[in-house]
Amino acid sequence: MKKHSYFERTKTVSDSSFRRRMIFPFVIFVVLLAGGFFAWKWLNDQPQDHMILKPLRKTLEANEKVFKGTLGKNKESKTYTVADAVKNVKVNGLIGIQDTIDASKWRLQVIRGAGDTLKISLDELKQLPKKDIIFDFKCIEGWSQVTHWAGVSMRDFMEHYHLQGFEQMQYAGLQTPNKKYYVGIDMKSFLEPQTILCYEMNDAPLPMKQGYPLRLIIPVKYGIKHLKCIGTMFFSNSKPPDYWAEQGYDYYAGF
Ligand SMILES: Nc1nc2c(c(=O)[nH]1)N[C@H]1C(S)=C(S)[C@@H](COP(=O)(O)O)O[C@H]1N2
Ligand SMILES: [Mo]
Repeated sequence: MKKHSYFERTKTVSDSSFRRRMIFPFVIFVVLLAGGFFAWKWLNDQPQDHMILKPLRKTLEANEKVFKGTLGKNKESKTYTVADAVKNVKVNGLIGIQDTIDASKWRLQVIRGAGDTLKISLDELKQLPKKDIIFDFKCIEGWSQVTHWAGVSMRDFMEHYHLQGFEQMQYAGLQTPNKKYYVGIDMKSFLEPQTILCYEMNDAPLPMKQGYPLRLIIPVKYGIKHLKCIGTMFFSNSKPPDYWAEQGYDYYAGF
């Protein structure tokens, strides 16, 4: 067969030959398209597990395992100075937050067992040493801000109320008084030195929308775990219910 130069070739390709040459790539394209469609259809036909398709849930659980393995590496959050802290703190997420709350009637309820609930007032908590923490608060939605909080160190709290026995359990659970927002925290993160039961923001009592009278501040976790307005606390060896984990977010939600 006679060899054509580039120019000759471009000149001599006829319409029918061009069409013939296009058939193969077109067939490949159709096959890939069909493959993608059936893969998508297969995924959607899979049974669901907690509102998430099983294969996706499996991936999430695999990620969780990898992540849980890194929990041992105790990464303390970087701290900042008071001057770095923003004055207009963003309010995000108001699930379970009431318009008003009477702090004189409010009690932190620590469930120690069936029919055995410890009830602690805000004034009692304020008698424990106060710990300040200024860190970069990160929300899963993609924003972060340096904010200043203060309250009782979780370790001091557990010791003061003789709750160390529960530190052997795997999780702590927290819920708002109306139970509309709830989180589960692995015990290791719960007991990080930077974790506080927080009652102040920028040296003033917590604003209502920021979780008055008491919220969790846990710098090793994303914002979703920093439950505002704590009603009850309990300990468990199985994962406590977690609002955003039920919506498909990572249960550990840490860094
Ligand atoms: N009770 C309650 N606590 C909550 C939420 C919520 O919806 N309800 N949202 C969480 C989320 S997603 C974030 S980012 C932080 C935001 O805290 P802030 O409003 O003080 O900035 O609160 C967390 N704690
Ligand atoms: Mo968030």
